[in-house]
Amino acid sequence: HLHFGDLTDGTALYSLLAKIRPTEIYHLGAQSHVRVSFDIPVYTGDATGLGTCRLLESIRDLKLPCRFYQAGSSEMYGGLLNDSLLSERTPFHPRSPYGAAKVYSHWITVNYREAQGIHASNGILFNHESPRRGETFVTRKITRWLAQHVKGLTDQPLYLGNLEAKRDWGYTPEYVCAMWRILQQETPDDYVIATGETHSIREFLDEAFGCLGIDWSKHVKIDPKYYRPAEVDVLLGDASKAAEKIGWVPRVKFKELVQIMVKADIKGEEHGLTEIWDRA
Ligand code: G4F
Repeated sequence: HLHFGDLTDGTALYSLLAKIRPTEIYHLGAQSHVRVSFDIPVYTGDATGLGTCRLLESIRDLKLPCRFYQAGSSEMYGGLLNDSLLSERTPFHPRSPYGAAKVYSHWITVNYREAQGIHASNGILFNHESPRRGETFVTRKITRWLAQHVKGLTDQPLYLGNLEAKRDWGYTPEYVCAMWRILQQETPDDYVIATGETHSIREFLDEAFGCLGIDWSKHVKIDPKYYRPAEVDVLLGDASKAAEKIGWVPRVKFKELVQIMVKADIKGEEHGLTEIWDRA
């Protein structure tokens, strides 16, 4: 069932939870675009940060016997510290209003766990991608453009920003399994979910265009409007706690992930699916 709601509307969230009385809540809602958060920082703080508190406060007030998953983000780290992998023990240093709001969400979740006894856990998920990724995030922007180019549907260049940033990209279906596993634990806790590999946007272009034998440098143009006022240069996570405690290990790595996304977008163009998604 789809119920309408808004993370900025605490009264409506409270009524929904009172009506549904869920036993598990996967709180993935947010203004989740990092670049956009620099343009609308107050709204981002309200939805992405305080939205989490509104949900937790409703659970507390209603005395709901439910488990709560909070979607933390690797954006809470400002990047690698002394070249060590980022883990649950690494201090946060957000570089965007989005990252700052997620740090609030992380700690308010820990606080409701410690102070109110709510079964509340944080998954600190590194970037996760799939053919369903929104088209304004860099991976999907690239694979979608590539599919349109191959099918002769665009004569425009692909405009991108910083190609040197590195991300630890995993495959979303596996990350959703991790969320579920986190909530099945008797004791709530916080976990990093990541692949332990990092690659630049440039490498993503190499792999995506390379698997079709196309030279991306002839098609990609840099548009500074996609640069961020402060960038997270490198993200690389250590998910060994998740492996040990909840038995989660990623299987799909970078090359396979890029190929899954390229193939799906080309297939989507062949079947007119992208057009349907555009209208949805
Ligand atoms: O794909 P992105 O927009 O993802 P970003 O900023 O890493 O955030 C995503 O992952 C987070 C987990 O770490 C989530 F919490 C968050 O909600 C979101 O899902 O950008 C990735 C990198 C950045 O360094 C950006 O500067 O790609 C660079 N980039 C270069 N050109 C671009 C572009 N990003 C976008 N969106 N568009 C470009 O044209």
